[in-house]
Amino acid sequence: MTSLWDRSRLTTVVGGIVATLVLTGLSIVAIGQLDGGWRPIGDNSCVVPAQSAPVVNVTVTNMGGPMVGGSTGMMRAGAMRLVADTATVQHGTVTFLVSNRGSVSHEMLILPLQGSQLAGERAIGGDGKVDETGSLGEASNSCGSGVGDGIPPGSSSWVTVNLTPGRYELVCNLPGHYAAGMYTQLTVE
Ligand SMILES: [Cu+2]
Repeated sequence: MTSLWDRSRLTTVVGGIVATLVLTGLSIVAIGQLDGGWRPIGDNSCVVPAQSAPVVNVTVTNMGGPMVGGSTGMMRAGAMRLVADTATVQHGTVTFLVSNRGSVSHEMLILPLQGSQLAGERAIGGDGKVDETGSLGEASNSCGSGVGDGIPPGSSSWVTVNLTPGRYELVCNLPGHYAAGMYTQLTVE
C-alpha cells in the first residue's frame, strides 16, 4: 500500500523548498550588490542620490515586535526614539537622511524651538500630535525625498533644507510618537 506522502515524494517536496530558499537568498544578495549610489546607514535597500550638502543622519526606531503598532503605531510599539548623529550643524544647506530601523512607519519634521523651549516640551493635541506650524521640512517618503505617507520599516527618506542659526527640534509627528519619545534637539551655528 502506497501513501500519497511516501518517502520519495516527501524528499522531492523538501528538496524543492530548500532549492527555492537558496535561490531567493541568492537573489537578495544579488540585488544588494546592484546599487550604484550611496547606501544609508542600516541594511535597507534604498539608494540615495549623492548629496552636495552636509548630511545629518537620523535614525528612527521603536522597540516591540513587528506590526504590533498597526497602521499608526500609536502607543503600542513600545519606546520610540529619534536619534541624530550630530547635535550641531553649520547654518546653510543641510540634508537630513532618515532611516527607519523600527517595526512601524515613522517620519521626521524640523521644527524651530522658541525662546527657552526644550525638545520634548511641545503641547500634544487630542490627536496625539504636536502643532506643525513653522515646520522647515519633512522627510516621510519611502526611498524618496520630502513628504509622503511615512517611512516604512527598513526604508529611508531624505530632505534638504536651508537652516539659519538657532535651536531646532527634530520630531516624528505620527500620532503618539512624540509622546513616546521621538524628538531630539539640533543646534544650528
Ligand atoms: Cu515615529
